[in-house]
Order: sequence, then C-alpha cells, then structure tokens
Amino acid sequence: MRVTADLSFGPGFRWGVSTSAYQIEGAVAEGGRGPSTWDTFCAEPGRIMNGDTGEIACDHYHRYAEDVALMRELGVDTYRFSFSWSRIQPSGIGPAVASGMDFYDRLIDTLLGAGIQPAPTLFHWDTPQPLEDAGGWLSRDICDRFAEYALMLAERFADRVPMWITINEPMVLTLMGYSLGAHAPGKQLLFDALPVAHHQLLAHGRAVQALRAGGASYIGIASNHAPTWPASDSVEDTEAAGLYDNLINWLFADPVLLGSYPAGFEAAMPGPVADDLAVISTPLDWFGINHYSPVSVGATTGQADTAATDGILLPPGLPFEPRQLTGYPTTDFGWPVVPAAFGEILRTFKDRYGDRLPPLYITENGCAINDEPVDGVVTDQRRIDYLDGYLRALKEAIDDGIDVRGYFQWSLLDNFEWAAGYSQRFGLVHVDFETLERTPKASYHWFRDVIGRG
Ligand code: GBH
Repeated sequence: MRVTADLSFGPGFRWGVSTSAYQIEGAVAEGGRGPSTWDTFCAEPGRIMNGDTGEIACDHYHRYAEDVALMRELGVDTYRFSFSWSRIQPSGIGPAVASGMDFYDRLIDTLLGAGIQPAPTLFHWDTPQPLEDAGGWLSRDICDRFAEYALMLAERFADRVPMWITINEPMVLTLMGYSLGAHAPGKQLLFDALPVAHHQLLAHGRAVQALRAGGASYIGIASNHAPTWPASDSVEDTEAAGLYDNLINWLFADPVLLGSYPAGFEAAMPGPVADDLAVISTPLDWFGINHYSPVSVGATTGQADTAATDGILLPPGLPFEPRQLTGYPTTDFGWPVVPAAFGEILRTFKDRYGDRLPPLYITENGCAINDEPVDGVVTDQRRIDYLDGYLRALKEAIDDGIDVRGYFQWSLLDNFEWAAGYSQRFGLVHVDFETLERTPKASYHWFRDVIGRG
C-alpha cells in the first residue's frame, strides 16, 4: 500500500523505532550480566503468559548487526534502545563491567556506521536484582546508584550519542510493578507505592545532572500519557476520572515540567520533597511522550473491566474504576484504537504547560497486531491502518502549532511483551521465536514509504 501525499512531516523531522533491553537482547547470562528483577519475575510460576521469559528473546545481543541493517533499510534516522543496567553493573554499584560496555560500544558504532543516531534510555524497568533486594525503588539510595550509573554511561558514550533518555514510563513501573504487582518486582502496595514514583522522578533529575556533568546533551524522558475520559458526565465519574488522571499523567509530568506535584500528593512523598522537586525539574532539552490509548474511568460500582487495565483486576475499595471503552476498533491486545486521543493528549500538554513545555518527541506509539506469515509474507494491514490514523492525528497537532520534532515507532521487532510474554506482536518486523528468523511485515514497507516522504 502506498502512502497518500499529505502524510509528510517536512525536513528535520526525526523518524525512529524503539525497543528495550530485556524485551529483545536475550543472552541474560553472557558477558558478566547479572540478574535483573525481570529475570527473577519470569522465573516465578504463573507470572508470565505461557511461562515465557526474556532468556533468549530476539537474541539481539548476538544479532544486533542484522537488526541495524533492517533499520538502515527501513530508513530511520534514530534508534531508541535501552541499556541493561545489569550488563553494565551486575550488582548495581561499582565499576562497569568491560564486556557490558563493549556490547553497547559495538551497537553504537554499528548504528553510526549505518547513519543512524543512537538514542539510549538508561532504564526501562529492568532493575539489577541486588538493588531490588536492598529496597529497590522504595529506597532513596537507588537515586545515588542511578546517578553514578548515568555518569559512567555519559563518560563512555557522550562523544558518540547525541540524544539521551533517562527513564522509561515511571508511571508503569510504579503502578504495574509496585502497586498492582503485574510486572516485576511483583509488589501489591497500592497507594503505598507512591514513593516509587518520587524516587524514579528524583533519579531522573539526578541523572539529567550526572549526564550533563559527564558531557552528554540533548536529554529527555520517555513518559507515557493517555487522556482519561470520565465514564459519564456525573459528578462521581468526573471526580473519579480526575483522580485517576492525576495518578497516571500529572503525578509524573508536573514535577518534571513545573517542579510541583498535583494538589494533595506532595504529602505522600518521602524525603525533603521541596528540595527534591528542584532537582526533578532540572530543565530538559525535550520531553518524550509514549502514547497508546485513552482510558475510561468511573466511580466504583463493581463493574470494573479488566480489559481496561491490561487484564489486571483492581482490588476492591479503590476510589475509581477503569471501564471498557466501547465503540472503537481494538488491537489484538484489546486496546482501543482512537487516533483523536493522540491529538488530544498533545494539545493538553501544550495547554497545561505553555511556555514551560520543551519540544516534544513521540518516544513510543504502536500496536499489537498478531498476524503471522503466510507463504513468507505478513500482511498486517490493521497495523498500517493504526499507524496511518495516528500519524495523521500527529500531523494535525503539529499543524496546530504543537512542537513535535520526531516519532519513534514501537517497535522494530516483535519482542517479549512483559506479562503477555510472546503472545502480543508489536513489531514492524516479524520474529519467529523458534528460529529467530526476521521477516519485515507489510507495515515495515509502508513505514519506509512514509519516512521516504520526509
Ligand atoms: C510501553 O508500555 C512500554 O514502554 C513498552 O516496553 C511496551 O512493550 C509497550 O508499551 C507495549 O505495551 O486502557 O486498554 O488502553 C505501555 C504501557 C499500555 C500501560 C497501555 C497502560 C492501558 C491499556 N501502557 N495500558 S488500555
């Protein structure tokens, strides 16, 4: 399928694909890598669909050159990946392991040789297990560890890495990892998980400063955001949705962009919060938004729909209830496809932060569409339709004056989709998880055509 003429973003717009370490690398026991919380979590029976693990994943650790060649052929100018903290510092502290650094050296040099700008994320949820054992993100100490790790990475790579991302989706680690327990480390602390949000935000701010001290520049964060729609216009549903909106969106973006928490949250946070907020709001060069779907939320009635919370049944007694959004097509993961919500969240950012909003990048957007090869061809037309709709919404937002400088699609490859294991395929490139063979899908060819238009 060819792209219609109006889907072009002009010169200078950056096109990329995104991945993360645990989801693609495999080789979990090679090169001195230590265990991360995700290795531990996957080993616990019943945690991951079909008992899947990231032990081999896409075997990107060994096949990175083939994957870079796929990116070059795709025509992207940027590759967003993440460093595995456990490869660099297996115990989360102390000097870097040479073989861990060497792997990322090879990857970065191969990317640069292919004309692709590396945009690494320092942390995409895979905490070194020894740090988790010492309290993980519930402990303030991890902020010191993270700043040291950031400084080592900058000192090693700042000469070749022109764009940096501190943390991926601090909301999801807080909510899924520590509040509901569906992700590693599997804790169900409900509102007692709020310190995890604060410590990630503080670690982010400390890392921005450490990266700069180490010579790095063009630093941002990848934060996921979704419009939260009240299930009805009743006062109860509107209030419930407002609370949820603060919890999933503004609790994470306000401290970074305004230096304050939404009203009522500061008191729940540990430490000298006012001092911390000054660090958390260290100015960024750009802000990254990951966006997938809007969410519908109502007051608690006992009709919560687990499809609206990635399959997790929320415990009773919470003051809000995610509801199924009806009337939209859904991806194979069951997530609603609503391009207009993408434009809405971008406009909300501009309205909420005004002049304090740095240039935006879309650091993730994509969908699970699980088409398999037929005679060697993957005709994932529904992914093309999804991307076409979301890119049109993005173009409209840019035309309305929202400063978005790039779009990084999730994901280059089908990969380990966390609690869903290998059951959900987000890639432009199909991966056969038996043979590890890569097959570019129809959407890959379509996206190459989009990129080719600038
Ligand atoms: C990202 O998380 C991750 O950064 C990435 O590692 C992951 O592979 C990718 O997305 C795909 O999952 O209310 O039905 O719309 C995204 C996490 C996904 C959490 C959507 C909230 C709401 C489901 N978000 N989810 S729905």
